[in-house]
Amino acid sequence: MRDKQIEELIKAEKKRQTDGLELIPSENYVSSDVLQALGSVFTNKYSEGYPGRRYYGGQENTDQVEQLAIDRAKKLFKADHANVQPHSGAQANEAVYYAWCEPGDTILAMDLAHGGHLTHGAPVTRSAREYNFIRYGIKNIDTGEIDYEEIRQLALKHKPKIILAGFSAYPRELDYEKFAEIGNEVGAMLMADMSHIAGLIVSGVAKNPFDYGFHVITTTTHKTLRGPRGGLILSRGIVGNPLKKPEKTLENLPTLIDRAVFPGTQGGPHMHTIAAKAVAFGEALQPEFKDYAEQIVKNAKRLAEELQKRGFKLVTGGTSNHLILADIHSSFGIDGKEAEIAMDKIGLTLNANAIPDDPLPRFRPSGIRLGTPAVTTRGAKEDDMEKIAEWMRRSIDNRDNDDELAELRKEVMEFCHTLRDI
Ligand code: DSN
Repeated sequence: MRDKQIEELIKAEKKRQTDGLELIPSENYVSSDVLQALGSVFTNKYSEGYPGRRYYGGQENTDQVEQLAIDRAKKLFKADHANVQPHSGAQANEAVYYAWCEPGDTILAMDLAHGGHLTHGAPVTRSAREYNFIRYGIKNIDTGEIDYEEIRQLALKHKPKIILAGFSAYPRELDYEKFAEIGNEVGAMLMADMSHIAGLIVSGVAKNPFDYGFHVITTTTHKTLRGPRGGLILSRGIVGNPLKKPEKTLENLPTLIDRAVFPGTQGGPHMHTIAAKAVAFGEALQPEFKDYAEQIVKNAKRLAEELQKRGFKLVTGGTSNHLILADIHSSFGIDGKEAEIAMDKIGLTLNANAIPDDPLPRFRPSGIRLGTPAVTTRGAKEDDMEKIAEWMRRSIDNRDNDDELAELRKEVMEFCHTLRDI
């Protein structure tokens, strides 16, 4: 590479990713094939429109790439339609709101403070200015129980256009059947943001909201799905010509979504990313991907148990997916940021995170959030989770002892070198 400054930084980042344990639940390591597609000449091409209906010439290869990505995504999620163009999850969600709602319409979604996502209507977002978000939360922090009767009452009162199920910090499975009953009762479109657990859904390890009557699924492609950074929208309905404006009906959702992505909210698709998505979807269709997804969940369950043995109080009492939320403040009397910094020093990367109804401020919240998708990609198994839990506890106990932290750093690095290379 001629740009030595960037080359050095790429090398340094590769070393950081190799020498430490990546425990942020929304991160992963892509395959070399995904990386190769991402760094390909498709980045040079403009392709506004959809396969067979483009605004620029020279699309004989891009059309095939995008069609492959679409076909593979549909197969993975059992969808009638896939739009593979959203640049990321935020853009995917934004496009669905734009496809289905008018300004001022109501959307019922999980509160950010209870595990929802920024793009589910947090007041600082553009969507929150345009739409009227009503929020539901977790009823019982110790079990993760959600009060579906409360959601029903909110839906009856506010008549949402969309009921949104999905989260970025909730360690349990949602009851899609109950969401669907409520949505059908009030005539709302049912949308699931499955960004965190998409890889678990496509391998049958977690439930697929489409099996319970949901109309739309949005997801990122880079978390448990192990693809490039990007977004994806899947829907059920009839696929029409995106150049013709359809009536706003549930069966027209695929066409409404295509029009909302382009030209509604985005310009030219990133074809290099779409090529990489196609590769990742192809990988997720292989039988080995199911073993991978099962291992993620086994590892998370064991890690949760080992953490509990070592005094970590877990929000909802454990995990049913890839993600763990620990209440560090109640467990050890320090905030999540302090724990995040101590663990960073020994090579364990995770993030400080709010717990439901957190008494502490957002920048120094009570919890930490961690998960097993990335370490599982590197080949870690259940027994390795015991080591990770032990390192986590020791980093907290020794957070003011730099010598001890340096010793722990060495142990973590030695262990990392026994894992699969990235
Ligand atoms: N930032 C992602 C996460 O970490 O969950 C969600 O967009």
